[in-house]
Amino acid sequence: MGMGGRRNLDRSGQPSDNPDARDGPGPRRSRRRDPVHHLRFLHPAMKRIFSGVQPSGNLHLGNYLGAIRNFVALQADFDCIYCVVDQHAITLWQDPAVLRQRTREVTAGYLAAGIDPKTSIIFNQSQVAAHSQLAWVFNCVTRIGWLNRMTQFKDKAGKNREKASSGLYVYPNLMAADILVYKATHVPVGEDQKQHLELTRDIAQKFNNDYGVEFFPIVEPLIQGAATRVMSLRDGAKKMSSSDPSDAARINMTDDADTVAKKVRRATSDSELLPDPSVVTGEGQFTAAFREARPEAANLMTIFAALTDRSLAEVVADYEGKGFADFKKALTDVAVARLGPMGEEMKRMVSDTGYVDQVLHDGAERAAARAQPIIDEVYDIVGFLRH
Ligand code: AQP
Repeated sequence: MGMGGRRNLDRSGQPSDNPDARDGPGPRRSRRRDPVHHLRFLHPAMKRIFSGVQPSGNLHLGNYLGAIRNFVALQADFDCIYCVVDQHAITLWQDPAVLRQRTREVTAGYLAAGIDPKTSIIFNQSQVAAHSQLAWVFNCVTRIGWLNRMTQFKDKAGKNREKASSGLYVYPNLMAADILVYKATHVPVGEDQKQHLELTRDIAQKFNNDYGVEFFPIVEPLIQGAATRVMSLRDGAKKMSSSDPSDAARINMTDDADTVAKKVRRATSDSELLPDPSVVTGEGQFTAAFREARPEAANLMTIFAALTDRSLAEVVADYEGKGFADFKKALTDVAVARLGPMGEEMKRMVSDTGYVDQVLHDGAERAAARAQPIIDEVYDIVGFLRH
């Protein structure tokens, strides 16, 4: 699990045996399967939600099911801050005009999915300088060995590691700053972000230890919903991703009905009939053996269950023994019904940028007002003189 959040770290970043260092302030560390479970026992005032999406490509079904849909659900009960992380996007070169366009598109995606900009804060990261200010402090807290273990850097840098930007390497420190500059306690994300959140916990703990304070909370990831890791339509072993060069590998939130139908029809499947309910465990998940043997079937059925808000057991029972053709038609219908209206709304909002830009501007002012006292306190703790 990479950083392994269970280790105690001393000031040099070495594992420590001091049991007092084990639990930082904030919620106790927990390995519970259902990350929302313990939230139900906490008062809403004790929780602050932060999360973000990069404007580095098309918003896709994985972003929606793994993250944005949960952002919407959380805003009814909690204090939520949702960011368009444009500073993360430039860790890989972006055309400036395209970056502006995609920043508006992600914002439109948030709004079209149902995030209320009056209840929640929506803004783009670069408009709030406190993120980069705290990231610098964290660059000096995080140990290089920790960053060396980040699998996303290895995946993205690939064989060309020497030519990767240094921003890509320290990206997890900025992500920790994004969260902790608001002292957020819970972060809804897809499963791929788990390792980065473990690192965020370690950074918070090390900062607290280094300066002898109980300042930053130890954040909890919220990896929830039926589809926490949506896989590529072309290869069931790969995550659906905005950076996949093949557009056929993902369903974009703005794809029209014909495009969705074509992508689902051409999605990789296998030659067997759909399985019987013995492939679903008592916890309502596919068995590891089924996922390994038939990753594409598992992915498509998981997407179907998530889009229809039904359990895998019900979906499997409905399609037991049927071929992929019928199932793919049904999947197309539910995907179009669910995403179509959002996609249309996104296109409408992006064509008239006034509203989206206003939302980002207002959100940035509110976010900066929240972050400023926290960064001021960090500066005092670290020993930076301020006037
Ligand atoms: N396939 C997915 N399944 C479930 N959740 C996902 N998320 C992303 N892909 C999936 C979640 O969406 C949020 C925003 O992630 P991001 O901004 O990193 O978007 P991306 O599509 O993952 O972008 P890239 O550049 O394509 O990512 P990588 O670096 O993975 O190649 C997060 O909460 C993420 O978990």
